[in-house]
Amino acid sequence: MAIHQPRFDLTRLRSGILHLGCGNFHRAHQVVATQAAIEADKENGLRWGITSATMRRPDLTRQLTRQDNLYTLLTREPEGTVVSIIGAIAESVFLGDDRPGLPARLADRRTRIVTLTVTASGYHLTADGRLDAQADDIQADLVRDTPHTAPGVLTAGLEKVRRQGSAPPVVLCCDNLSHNGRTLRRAVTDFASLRGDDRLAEWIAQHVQFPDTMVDRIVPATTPDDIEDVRRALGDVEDAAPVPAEPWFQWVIGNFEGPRPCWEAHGAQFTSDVATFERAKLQMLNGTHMILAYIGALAGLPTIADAVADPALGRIASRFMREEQSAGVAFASDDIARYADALMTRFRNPAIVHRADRIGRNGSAKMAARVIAPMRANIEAGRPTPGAILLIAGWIRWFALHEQQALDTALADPRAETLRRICAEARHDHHAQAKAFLEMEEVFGPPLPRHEYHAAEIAGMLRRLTEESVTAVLCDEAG
Ligand code: CS2
Repeated sequence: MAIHQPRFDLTRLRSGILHLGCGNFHRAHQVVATQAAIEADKENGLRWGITSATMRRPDLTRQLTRQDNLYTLLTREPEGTVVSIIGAIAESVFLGDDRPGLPARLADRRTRIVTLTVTASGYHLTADGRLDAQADDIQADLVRDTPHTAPGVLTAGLEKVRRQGSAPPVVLCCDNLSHNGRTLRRAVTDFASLRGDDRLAEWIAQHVQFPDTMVDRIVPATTPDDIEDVRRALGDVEDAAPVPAEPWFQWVIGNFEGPRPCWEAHGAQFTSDVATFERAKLQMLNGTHMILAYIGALAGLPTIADAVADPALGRIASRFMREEQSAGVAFASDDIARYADALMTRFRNPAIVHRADRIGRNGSAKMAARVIAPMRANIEAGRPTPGAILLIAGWIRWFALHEQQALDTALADPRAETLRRICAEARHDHHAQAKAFLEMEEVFGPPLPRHEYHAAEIAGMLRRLTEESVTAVLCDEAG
């Protein structure tokens, strides 16, 4: 089996990028594109090594450091696996014990770019994309010397840059948020203002570039099978932190000024219009992932490939993607159809074990841009929204089952306490549950048009998902 190796001198790699959120997605996306960029730029490429920081996984930092920051990417094609060794991480650090600390690393003059993949919930935003000043982690960060959240770390680092009078790095948010660059800029300036430093907020707004980006690659969690496959491919060399990923790779980045790696070498596109790509991806890919994840979990289908292979759920998801989730996507109708076909093919990839419980995490931070924005547009245009109603009812049911400990997977959501309380208080009252969920403006935004009607529809579906067999409901809904 051919094994792709980094084609540059690893010992000469220097760090020019600081990354926050060293998870599997980052290691299958930005690091891979940066490796290609380093290889393509023989003169200056080596300045673009990455210092990759994790905020929550000291074990991963230790493991990567033990492996000289090298790891294996397993590109899972339906017909077989391509094995590549990735070496573009120059250093891995854990926020908790990092010296000199992430703000100082950000302010290092060699750091020209900061990238982030801390997941949608890592920004602590409300449904309208502002910093959630009431979030516990934000409250704690406002009074801490060493910030723990992404907005806190960025604000502290940029404050140092301003004080030392150097050129600020470009900040590239690589998470699935609507207008992610603009949104992150606002979260950071909100954070600076909450700390009472309006001048810093103004300086950041004026001097720091936060281009929007759209990132796309399906990257599941690493399984023991992945580790075993790597052992088989590499022989004696052991890698305890390989990353499996699908073949698809997309990175659309808003134009910005300043030095940067030649990411085009891996297919990245620079454009002045990220918004169209982003909306298509957030709604048609991520939104459809959510219906497959929640309804799949209720129907006993643990992975996305299992869920799309179910004839009824596969049909519902495809229809939801094409007819509801394409609302407001500014592609020609042929392009929407082609994009949807490509997405369904990716979802079917049997070599990707993408678990529903993982996608289901942090639903309260994902709902607004992925589901409610197109739902609202459809309702305003007088179009029906059966898929969104099923999805929201499925989410509530999924949450209620977690609350009753009837699912054997862990529940992770930044608003878990409130949502759990609603489920517990209104245990047998579907209407009260649906209404209380929908009334959480920080999740769903302002009331939907014809709010009462939609609350009743969701409650009706919730009742069916609770009292009838989920398979029967799906067959019925698939038509
Ligand atoms: C998924 C994404 O977990 C989720 O929310 O929808 O991680 C999805 O796999 C990626 O955005 C694909 O690019």
